[in-house]
Amino acid sequence: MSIADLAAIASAMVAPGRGILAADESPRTMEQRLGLIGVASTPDSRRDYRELLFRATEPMSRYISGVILYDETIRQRAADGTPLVTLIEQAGSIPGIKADIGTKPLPFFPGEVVTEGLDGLGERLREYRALGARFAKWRAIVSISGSLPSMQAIDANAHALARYAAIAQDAGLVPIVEPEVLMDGDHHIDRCAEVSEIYLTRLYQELVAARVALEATVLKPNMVVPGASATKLASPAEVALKTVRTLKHAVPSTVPGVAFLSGGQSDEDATTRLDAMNKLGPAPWRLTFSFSRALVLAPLKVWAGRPENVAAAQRAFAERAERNARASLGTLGVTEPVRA
Ligand code: 5MM
Repeated sequence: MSIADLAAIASAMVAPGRGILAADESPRTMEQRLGLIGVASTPDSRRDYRELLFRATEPMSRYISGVILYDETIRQRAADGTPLVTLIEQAGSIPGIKADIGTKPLPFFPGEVVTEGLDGLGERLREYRALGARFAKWRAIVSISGSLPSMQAIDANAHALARYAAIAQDAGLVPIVEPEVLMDGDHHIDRCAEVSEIYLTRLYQELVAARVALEATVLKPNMVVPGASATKLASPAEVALKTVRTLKHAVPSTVPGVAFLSGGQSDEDATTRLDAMNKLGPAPWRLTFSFSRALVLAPLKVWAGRPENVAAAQRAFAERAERNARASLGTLGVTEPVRA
């Protein structure tokens, strides 16, 4: 695959009025998600939950540009035997894959972690490509607390993200790079801005050094927000201004799109903040969503594991997807229909 082909895929992933569904929850996270609705997490229940979303034809085809899958899911079939990847493709959406294998403690840096999964990554990604993936994703988290994060944690995670991105492009996949500054803590929004800017700046130095073609990547960052237990809250306008300003300081304009994670914000907070960013006017990159929780928690609760609730859960998913699609255009509250 040429870089031009990869750049075309990256551009489709952030097409106007569309965004990404992160359905790459690991089994541990799926236990929490399904635990919320009293359903045991098994291969079949995880499949049923994802099949419900992927078969929601209208929101999938209109608003969801791509779906991030987990290793188990990219190999799974729907109840009628159709591969889940085929359902996604039939809806006109692009399948992708989580490439990292999670975090490990960073030795000698208490409370900090580094994302692993580089060993054998090229072979794994080539297999995922043969299974239908056209993009990959690697998430590397840092925490704010006291004097954390250390530069060592930022450097280690930025370096691994760049190594991954180069390997992904070499294997014919568009890398989503996900440097996440976690929301946990009581820090001020300006501390999140500072840490996010340092992390993003290091990340782009590493990506350039690794000769990654930035036009064939998508960035998936956190929004710049106050800590989850901070006493001083921030309006959507403040989050929008500080997020876009931070990105402008660190993210080259050759990157085609920024698809935010929701990171534990309430689903409407994530949506209205994205909308506020797009209402600021043109940015150097498309600003859209790559949400998990802010897209799926509402439909999950409606479904509650019951077959008779599938249609209602798909409507709840359609509503969340449409609102986020509008937010990606900055047209929430505007009456004309969102572009398909
Ligand atoms: C779906 O959640 C992904 C991570 O799952 P694990 O923690 O189980 O590995 C995560 O990478 C996700 O893609 C992003 O964080 C976006 O999800 P949110 O919920 O933050 O929008």
